[in-house]
Amino acid sequence: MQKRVLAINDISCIGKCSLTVALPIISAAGHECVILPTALLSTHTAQGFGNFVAFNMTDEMKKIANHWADMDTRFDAIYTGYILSPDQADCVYDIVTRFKSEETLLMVDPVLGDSGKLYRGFTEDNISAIKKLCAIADVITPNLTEGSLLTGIKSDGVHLSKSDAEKMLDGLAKICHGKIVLTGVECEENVISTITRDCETGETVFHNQPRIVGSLHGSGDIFTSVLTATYLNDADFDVAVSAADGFVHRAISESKDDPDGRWYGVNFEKLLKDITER
Ligand code: PXL
Repeated sequence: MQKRVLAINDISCIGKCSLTVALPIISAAGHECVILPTALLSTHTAQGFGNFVAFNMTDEMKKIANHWADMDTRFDAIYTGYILSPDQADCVYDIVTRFKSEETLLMVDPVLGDSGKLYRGFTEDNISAIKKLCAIADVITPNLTEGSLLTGIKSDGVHLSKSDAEKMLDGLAKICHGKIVLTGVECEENVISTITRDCETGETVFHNQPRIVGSLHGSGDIFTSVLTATYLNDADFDVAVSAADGFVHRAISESKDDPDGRWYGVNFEKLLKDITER
């Protein structure tokens, strides 16, 4: 039977990320992707587009969730991403706990920052609120900047020694007791690693890819969308991580010569067939 994924994330009208990548990717894997927008923005909030405008959807989210509860709606997975404020994080927590059953996979992407910095408008309170969601997640997918913000282990958002990476995973394992996926870590020059820690077995696995370019906007959202979609199709977890890594690597290769790529996002569209054919 078709699986139903609830993606709680923003709609950034320009600058492919969040729901504009989650919806096509999760659908290409054959799942139904139900969306719950946290905000409607003219563009994403990272640099590149000047002053964005944003409409906060928290009140609407509560009303939508009430309607779904009346309908007795069930989800096979819930994937949370960009959350505007600590208040909205409480609302997301509430929605997740209302709709999560024993069988529901909860993927939390603790979207807080990149390249060593918190995203615009975020404070310590956003970090604390996201930690509460991480505590009930089956899988979290912080990038290195988010790993630093969540654990207090300093990094420039790109480089980390292997021993600090282990320390960061230990710190993250105190916050989330499921599976931890730390992305975008350069332990070795020009090798970009996704490092997983299974808190049940204590096993750490390094998935390595050659670095192609610096970061392209939205690649973290593509990664978590492919991981969610592939893992839900009964793939082994580390196989799903490799599939997500491989997809991001190929999508960045497609986009690296596109002068708009840095802020407009990654050109993943032509590769959706790889997900459908998997
Ligand atoms: O890709 C992360 C992200 C998602 N949504 C919004 C963002 C960002 C990163 O800047 O601004 C609105």
